[in-house]
Amino acid sequence: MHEIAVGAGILGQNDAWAQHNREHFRAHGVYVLNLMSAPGAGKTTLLERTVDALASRYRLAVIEGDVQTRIDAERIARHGIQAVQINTGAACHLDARQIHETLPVFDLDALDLLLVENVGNLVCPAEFDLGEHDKVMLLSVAEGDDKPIKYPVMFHAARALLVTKVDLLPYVDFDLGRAERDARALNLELEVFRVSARTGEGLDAWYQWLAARIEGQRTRR
Ligand SMILES: Nc1nc2c(ncn2[C@@H]2O[C@H](COP(=O)(O)OP(=O)(O)O)[C@@H](O)[C@H]2O)c(=O)[nH]1
Ligand SMILES: [Mg+2]
Repeated sequence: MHEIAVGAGILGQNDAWAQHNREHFRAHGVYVLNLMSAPGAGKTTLLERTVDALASRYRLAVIEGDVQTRIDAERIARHGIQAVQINTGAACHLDARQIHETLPVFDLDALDLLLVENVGNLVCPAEFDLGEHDKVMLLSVAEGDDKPIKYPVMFHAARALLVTKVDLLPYVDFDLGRAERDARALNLELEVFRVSARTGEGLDAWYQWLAARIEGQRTRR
């Protein structure tokens, strides 16, 4: 019982910060996406491609979450986009207060899209609302097609699933049909994209979906 109370307290505080963030984002009309996956599924690579594809149409910035190092923020900054790194130390996820603390760094009025790369982990990030509009999950074909049923919370929480690295399908045992069926059974509304950041396959559909989400946010302003 005690453990549950402590857990509820931490999540309750996080929800309060997340609500605060949400009000900031709404007031400034910026659409915010939270990218989640296991380490190495291709989040930073997808962000690099996305930034290159959308920067001429939308004003973007990135928040990078990692346990240690500034490697990912440096990768994004090379594409001419403002990127802020959060190091979580021991924590396996970003929390809403950390996001709130970075917000003064940005001119939110000058942004259409804020992309947040969460810490690589298939469990913790889904439980911490950051105040984002949507969560997007990446699952690479190298990870195995059993991950949706083994890690259901993450797939349940996501608005979209990107099955990444489809260029590797000839070399791995990954049943796309099974993975997508299991993910959709957990989440009837889930949008699924099959993509390769290496070959570019499927990325146009992802960019179109993202552009529609940004535009949707603008019209609600
Ligand atoms: N074959 C292949 N490799 C990829 C693809 N996307 C990313 N990678 C590689 O996967 C590794 C991890 O990618 P990264 O973007 O750092 O993953 P993150 O940890 O989720 O941010 C890197 O070596 C990337 O070059 C892809 O579409 N196809
Ligand atoms: Mg990364």
